[in-house]
Amino acid sequence: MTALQELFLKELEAVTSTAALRELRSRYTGKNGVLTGELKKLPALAPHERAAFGKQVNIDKVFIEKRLKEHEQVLTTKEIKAKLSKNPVDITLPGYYKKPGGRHPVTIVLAEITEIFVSMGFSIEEGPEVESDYYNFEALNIPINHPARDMQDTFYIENTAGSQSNESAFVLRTHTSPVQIRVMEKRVNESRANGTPLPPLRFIAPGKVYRCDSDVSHSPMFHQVEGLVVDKNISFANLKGLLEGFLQRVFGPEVPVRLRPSFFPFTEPSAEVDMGCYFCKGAGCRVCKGTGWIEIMGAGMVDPRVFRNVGYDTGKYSGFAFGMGIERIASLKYGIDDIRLYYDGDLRFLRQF
Ligand code: 2U9
Repeated sequence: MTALQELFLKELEAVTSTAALRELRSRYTGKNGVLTGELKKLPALAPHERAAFGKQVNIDKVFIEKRLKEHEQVLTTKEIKAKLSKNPVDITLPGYYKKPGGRHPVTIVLAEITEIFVSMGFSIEEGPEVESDYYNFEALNIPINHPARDMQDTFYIENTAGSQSNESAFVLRTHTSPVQIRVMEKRVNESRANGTPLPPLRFIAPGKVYRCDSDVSHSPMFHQVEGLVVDKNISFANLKGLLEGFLQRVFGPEVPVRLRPSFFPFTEPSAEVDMGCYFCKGAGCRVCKGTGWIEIMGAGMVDPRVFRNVGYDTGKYSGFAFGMGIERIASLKYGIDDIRLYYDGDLRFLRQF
């Protein structure tokens, strides 16, 4: 055994932790360690001594590295054992159970509604949630200062562009109706560009909408599904048949449906759609306020002014539109009496679906 090996072994014997071992390893085998120091002596030796000396340093190196490795294994095992005896692991304990997440009731009902319309040949269209005043109001026959604007308390987007006007040009959309305007405009432009006639339209526009309103039946953000059907010879009877079929798929084949005259700026004639009360089956209860009927959605024939705004020939085409609030449908389906529950994030509520 060389003097270097002996010295190393003496030092190794004193090492009782992996941290100290790391230090020793670096001191012997590191870049500026003992072994490198030995090799640096080579140039000072006589040429005939160099080969033997180099070979010996290499033997020392292998010896040192082997002992370091062995000692490291011993120390590591010892340290793990010590740690385990201090903090024993009970391998019989059950593992942590992560409760799986679930779909939000609004997502469930929206998926159900979408699936019904898709099965009837409707496609799905989407649009921006920040809308221009034109698409959200003007194009839908709701001019500025029209009282109909008060029907939907609007979140205006602050005008930062330094416009002279006090009126903001952008809003958080108060309904998904601007999607229908955008789709119709696009179709008109396409048909003008390639000279083909306007194709029939049959789509729904689901999505988030915003109104400055909050109480048990209003949330500042809620979800709507609106629908639009446009073709030649589309009638009010087509509208009634479609909505009856839809509501019977959601609430059961026996549910009665009735239409009451109403007003919306974008439809003429317009109707409020009622269904027989789901809770008392028409007998009259607290939910239907004793009437036996529940208002479930709105609908009507597309107002000719709206068609003209997007460039549809009202002599050739007619269409109907309808709209519903998803939270309202979900509340009726599940018997929920406060819309705010959907957005409080209370897991005790959400886990029920
Ligand atoms: C275009 C033309 C017509 C969409 C319609 C309703 C009637 C309606 C409400 C139901 C409950 C909104 O969520 S709610 O408050 N909607 O009653 N919506 S007709 O009519 C349109 C849309 C777009 C171009």
